[in-house]
Amino acid sequence: MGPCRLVGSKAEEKATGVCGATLPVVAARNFLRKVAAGTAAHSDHARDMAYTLLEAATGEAPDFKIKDEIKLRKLAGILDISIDGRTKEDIAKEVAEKIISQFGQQKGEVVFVKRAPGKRQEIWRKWGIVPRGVDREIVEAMHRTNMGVDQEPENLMTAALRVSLADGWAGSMFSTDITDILFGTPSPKRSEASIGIMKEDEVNVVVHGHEPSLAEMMVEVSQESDMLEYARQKGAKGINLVGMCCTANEVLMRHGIPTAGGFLNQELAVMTGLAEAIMVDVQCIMPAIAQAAKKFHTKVVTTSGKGKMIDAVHIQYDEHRAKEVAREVLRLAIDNYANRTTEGSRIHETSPVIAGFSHEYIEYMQGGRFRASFRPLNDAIIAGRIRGVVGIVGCNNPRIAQDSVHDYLAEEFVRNDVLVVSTGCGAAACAKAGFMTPETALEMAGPGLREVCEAIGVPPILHLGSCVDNSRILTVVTRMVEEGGLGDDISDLPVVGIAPEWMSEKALAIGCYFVASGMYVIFGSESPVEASSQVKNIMMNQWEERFGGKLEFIPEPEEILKKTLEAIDGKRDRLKLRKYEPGRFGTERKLMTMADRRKLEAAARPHEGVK
Ligand code: NFS
Repeated sequence: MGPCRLVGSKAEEKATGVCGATLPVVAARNFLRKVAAGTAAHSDHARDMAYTLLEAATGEAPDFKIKDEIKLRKLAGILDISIDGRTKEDIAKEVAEKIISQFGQQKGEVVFVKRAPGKRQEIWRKWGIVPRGVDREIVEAMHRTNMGVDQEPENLMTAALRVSLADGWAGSMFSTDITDILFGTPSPKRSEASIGIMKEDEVNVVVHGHEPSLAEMMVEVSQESDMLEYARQKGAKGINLVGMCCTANEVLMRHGIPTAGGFLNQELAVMTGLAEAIMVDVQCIMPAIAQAAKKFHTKVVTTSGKGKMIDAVHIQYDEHRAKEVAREVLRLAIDNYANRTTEGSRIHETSPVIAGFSHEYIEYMQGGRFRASFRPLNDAIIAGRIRGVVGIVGCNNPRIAQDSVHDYLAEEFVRNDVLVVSTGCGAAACAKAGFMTPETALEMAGPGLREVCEAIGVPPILHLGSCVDNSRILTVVTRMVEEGGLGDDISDLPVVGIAPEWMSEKALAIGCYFVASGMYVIFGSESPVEASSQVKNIMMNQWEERFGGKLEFIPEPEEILKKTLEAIDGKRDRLKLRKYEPGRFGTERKLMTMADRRKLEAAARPHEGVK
C-alpha cells in the first residue's frame, strides 16, 4: 500500500498496485511529487529572500541594504507599486510585502505571469495551468498525489506543469530579482575555477549551498581588517573565500569569488586537507562531507534551522545579526587553521572564468546604456551567424563521470555556432573546463559565433548564475520574442534547454517550467518515468501539441547533440530563416563593438566626456 513504486516483475504498463493504481498513474504521481518538491525548494529560498528584503527595508536586518535601486524601481513598476516621491526603503517594503503575498495567494494568477509573451499567457489560461499562488500549487500537488486522489496520468502531468510555473515565473523569478536588488545585478567579473583555488598559506572557508544572504556577509567580513589581522595572528597570510555549488555562482557573479565547482566537488574540498570550514545552508549538501571531514581538520558548519547534519557544528543564521553570525563562523575557521594535520590530495591548476551575465547585462552588451536591446542577437540568428541558443543547466550526477556530458555538449554546440547560456553546476563545469573566456570563442567557436563574440567581447558560453537564475533564461527568451523577427512566442525560437547530468528534483521543476514556457527540453541520465510509455507519450506528444514544448530523457550524449541541432534547424525552417551553413551568413545590422558603443554613449552625454 505504498509509498508506491511498481518495479521488477510489476513494471509493466498493465500492472496495478493493491488499490488498483496503474503503472502510469504511479509514475505520473511520483513525477508530480518530485516537481512539487523542486518547486518548494526554490520557492522557500525565495521566501527567505523576500523576508530579508522586507527587513532590510524596515531596518530590522541592518546589515542588508538596497544596492540596486534601478532594479527595485523596475520591479515596483511590474508590481503596479507607485514610486513617486517615495524612499527606496518605502518602495522596497511594499515590493517585499507584495511578493510575500504571492506565496499564500489563493485565487487569481501569480503576478509575474504577465511578464511572459501574450500568446504564451493565453496558452496557459486555455489549459488551466496558470498558478494561483506558490504555496497553493505545491500543497495541491501533495494532496493530489496522496493515495486515492488523482488517478489520471494526464491530469497529474498537467498539474506538474502548473506547479512548475509557480517555480519559474514566481518563486525563482522572485528570488533572482530580490537578490539583485539586495546584492547588485551581476555584470561580468573575472575569476578562477577549480578545486585548485584552495590556498596552502591562507585560511580557506568554503561557502556552500544556495541562499546567498549569509555568504554575502561572509564576503564582507572576510575583508575586514580585524578579521585579516586575526588570521595573521594565527599564522595565516590571509583569508581565502571559496564558493561551492550555487552559493558559488551567486558570489562569483557579484564579487568574483572563485568557485571550487559543483555538486560532486564538495567532498573533494574536504579531501584537499586545506578547508578550515565549509559553511552550508540548504540544498545539495551531502551528509557525507561531515563524515569525510572527520578524517581531516575541516569543520562543517550548518547555519539553517531547516538543514542540520550529524557531526556538523551548528551556528544559527539570523538575518537580524547577519554579520555577527558570519564573523562567528569565520573566527571558528581561523582558529582551526593551526589544526591542519592530514596531508590531502591537492591540485594547483585553475581555469580563468568570466561570469556575471545577468539578462540586464546581456541586453546592455548588445547596444550600451542608450540602445540596450536584443536586436543584434536576433539579427545574428536570422542571418545564420548564430544557429540557435542552448541552455545547458543542472546538476552533476554520480552515475556520470563528472562534467563529461556538460563539457562535451558545450564544446560541440559552440563549434556548431550555437550560443550557450549556462547556470548551476552546468556553469561550474564549463568554468572549470576553461570554456568561459572570450578566448574560447577564438579557439573553439564556429565562424559565425566567433565573429559575434569577438565584436562584443564575450565568451561563447555565458554564465547566467545559480539554478534559481534559470528565471533569467525565461526573461532572455521573452525579450528575444519581444524584439521581433523570431516569431511571436517562446515556442517559435530556435532554443533548447538541456540538463545532461541531472539528479535533483529541482532540475525536474526547471525542466517542466521550460516546457510549459514552450521549449524543447532534454534531460540526460535516467528517466524517472521510463517504465511508462503512456507518461512518456504525454511528455513528448501531448505537451508538444498543447504547449509547444516537450520533455525527453536521452542518456546518450551524441544523441542529445543530434536531436538538439535537428530541433534548432527545424525551428529555423519553420521561421523561414536562411538555412544554417557554417561560414555563410546573410546580411544583418552591424554589431556594435565596445569602441562604437563608447562613442555613442559619449555623444549622448557630451558633458560627461568619455567614460
Ligand atoms: Ni541546481 Fe544548485 Fe547543482 Fe543541481 Fe544542486 S547545486 S540548485 S540542483 S546539483 S545544479
